[in-house]
Amino acid sequence: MESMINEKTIKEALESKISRYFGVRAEDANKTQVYKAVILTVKDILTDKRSAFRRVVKQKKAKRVYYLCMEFLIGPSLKNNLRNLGLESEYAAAVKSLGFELNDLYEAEPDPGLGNGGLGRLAACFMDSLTTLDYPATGFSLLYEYGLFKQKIVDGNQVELPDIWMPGAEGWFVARTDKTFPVRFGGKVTETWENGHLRVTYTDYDEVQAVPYDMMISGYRSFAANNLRLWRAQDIQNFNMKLFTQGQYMQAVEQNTTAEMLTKVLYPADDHPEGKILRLSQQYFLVSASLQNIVADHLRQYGTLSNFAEKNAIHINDTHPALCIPELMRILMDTYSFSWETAWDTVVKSVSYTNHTVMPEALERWNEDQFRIRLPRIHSIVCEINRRLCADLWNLYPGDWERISRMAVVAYSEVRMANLSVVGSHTVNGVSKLHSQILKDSVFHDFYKVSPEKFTNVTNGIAHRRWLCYSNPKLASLLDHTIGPDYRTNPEALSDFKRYAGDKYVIEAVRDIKHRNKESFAAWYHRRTGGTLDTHSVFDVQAKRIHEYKRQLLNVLKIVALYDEIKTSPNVDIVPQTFFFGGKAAPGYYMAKDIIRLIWCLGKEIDADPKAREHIRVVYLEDYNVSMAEVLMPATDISEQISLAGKEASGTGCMKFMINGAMTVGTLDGANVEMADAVGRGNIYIFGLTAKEVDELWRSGYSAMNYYSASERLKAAVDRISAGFAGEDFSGIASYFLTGNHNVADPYLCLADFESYFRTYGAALSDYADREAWTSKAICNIAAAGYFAADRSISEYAAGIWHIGRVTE
Ligand code: 26W
Repeated sequence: MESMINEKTIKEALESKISRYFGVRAEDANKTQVYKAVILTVKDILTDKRSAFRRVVKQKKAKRVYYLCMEFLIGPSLKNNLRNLGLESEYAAAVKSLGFELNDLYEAEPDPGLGNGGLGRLAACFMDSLTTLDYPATGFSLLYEYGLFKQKIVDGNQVELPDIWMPGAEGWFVARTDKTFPVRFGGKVTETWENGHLRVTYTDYDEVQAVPYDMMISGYRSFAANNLRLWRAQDIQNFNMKLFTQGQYMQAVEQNTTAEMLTKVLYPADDHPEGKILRLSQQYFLVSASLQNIVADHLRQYGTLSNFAEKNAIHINDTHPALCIPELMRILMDTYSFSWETAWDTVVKSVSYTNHTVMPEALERWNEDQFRIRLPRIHSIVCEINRRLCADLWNLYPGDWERISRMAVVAYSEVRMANLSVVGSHTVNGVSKLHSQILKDSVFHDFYKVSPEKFTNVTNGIAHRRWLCYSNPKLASLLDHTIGPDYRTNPEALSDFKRYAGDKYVIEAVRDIKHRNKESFAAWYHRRTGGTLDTHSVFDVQAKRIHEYKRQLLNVLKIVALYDEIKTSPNVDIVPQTFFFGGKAAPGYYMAKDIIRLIWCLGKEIDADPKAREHIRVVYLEDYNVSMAEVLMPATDISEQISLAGKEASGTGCMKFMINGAMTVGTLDGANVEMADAVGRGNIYIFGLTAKEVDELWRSGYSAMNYYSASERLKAAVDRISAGFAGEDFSGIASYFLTGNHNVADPYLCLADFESYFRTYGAALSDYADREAWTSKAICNIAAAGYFAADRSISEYAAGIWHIGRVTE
């Protein structure tokens, strides 16, 4: 179909959109109008593609997968769509004939901030692969009008501003006002028995309309086009006409606004809990609208729900959409008169669950009273799930109350979403080998003992077309010329590139590409901030959400130690280095915000020091997001993946850096372990305690003070932090290391890993001096990165968890 599309037809389509939507002639259109017209025409192409795909999916009665996630960090879509459709050069020419550059339109596209970090970006990468591999898939999430937040750094302090992303990106969405569903909150539930059947009546509830906004996803040269459906809350009930006619406008819309609050903002917290009732409501809103939608679509096609589990795979991405389980029970029992047993069987056969974190504070729990008031029917179903679970466990472990209360879904006046997710799913997976093992050994050990067959692993992967082919076109072109373009659809073919690890022409080309990418990043940075960067310095990057376990503080200790070295030695001879940090802190996570302030002030102090400034710089990259990552990753020399072993579930940034030829300095945590296996220990810089050693160290008693006293360098660095930077006080962070601010000193073992980190980083730096050897290692990293493509992850989910097949013409 795309073959009938060429520069001429595109130009005509653009002219027609411009005149129809903006009432101007094409030659008079401004950049925004051309940009919007481009989106409208791409959407038309995708619509045709999608209806052809849907027809075949229906005709073949194919099983579908539904991916439910509170976050989809999609990033800009235009470039990805045009390249996936194979229409970039045609569009570039058509746009040029109207007097504009396609690249300028790419830059104008905002970055929809519909995610916090890794979880949301993974969901977006997965939609790309699902579609490329021709699986029928729908992503469900919420249309957060103000996204997460825009980060500004003012004198080192993170300031959160609303992220107004909709005006530039809403063109991608189609509002389906014909496909709305009502979602009910609060109210009263009465249960009565009629002819042996339980009849549930629900009264006095608040009803909010869920309106779908659809964004079509194109795969790379695929037959499929899938849908990302984002729900927006619309109040239909609470508009008070009486107040309005009395002239009390504000009061009239007040309640109305409360309901619509549901889809205003995404909670800016990941591994940091925010037990707010609004978040629970958002979760139920997502789940209820999506399941009503799935059930209605299924009934339309099959006229029965008896084959529901055979035809639908419902995936809950982390525990946030866990209310899928009781909500599907509710629909099946209350609306379609299923018995408990048949409904439960259907639910468990349909639902699967991925865990994304072992941090105990991130395993969501809800206060039971609030839960009951907000979702009375769901509460009663959850209690029945719990009652049956505990009864079964009692048979298995008579008298073992301790174990049973650990495993309960409702206990100590709390509803535990993680336990609910495990109990109500047929499969539970972790996101790296190590993480999946930790789930079995500790987080879900009790459940693993009861049903070991439920637990599995699927190591994460990235959309390598976005993160390599499109964001690093120079490297992609070199790969096309050396190993051929097969790796674009078969990422494991990247391994052929290893043959060039000793080829001095290819080494030179890779080195040159890295340098030019650094220049592109520096130009981007200059446009953004007016600042300049030294592209001959080593680009050392730690870009991810700010969290204690990710240990930005360990990186700071290293930089402070280097700074100290520069200041104290008369003739320093070190490679110039630029240390980049990027990432947002949850607004209520004060320690994370203090870490940002520390990094920023350290940077300021170094900049003000003429001697130090010649050698090192610290740059805080404000408002790190997908589009920044696309320019930053190809430009990176060293990727910092230094979380405390056992804490990072997988990490996916690590894979994006690797595929762009950065060298990883990292711990044996998350996916780093598998990266080290794939690339070989000689091509990665691994340091620090292993997850097992971490456990042992805690067991034997950890004393941060011992490490502090044993290392001159570490002691000096901590003391230096204590003395403050750029006139600001950071003694709180020094005491966090040594005595602990709340409980334990140095809870993420920065001091224990410092020496090993400092040495390993130093080794990387001296290897960097031999640029040929360094670049040869970079080639090995690129060649070993194929395994970490989302195409591989998705094939594993499809075959091992969802049991879905590809749908082709
Ligand atoms: C408190 C609510 C909450 C809890 C956890 C919100 C969000 C989360 C997420 C699970 C945080 C997250 O993004 N986790 C990351 O998921 C990635 C994709 O699997 C992994 O690569 C990262 O290691 C993990 O931190």
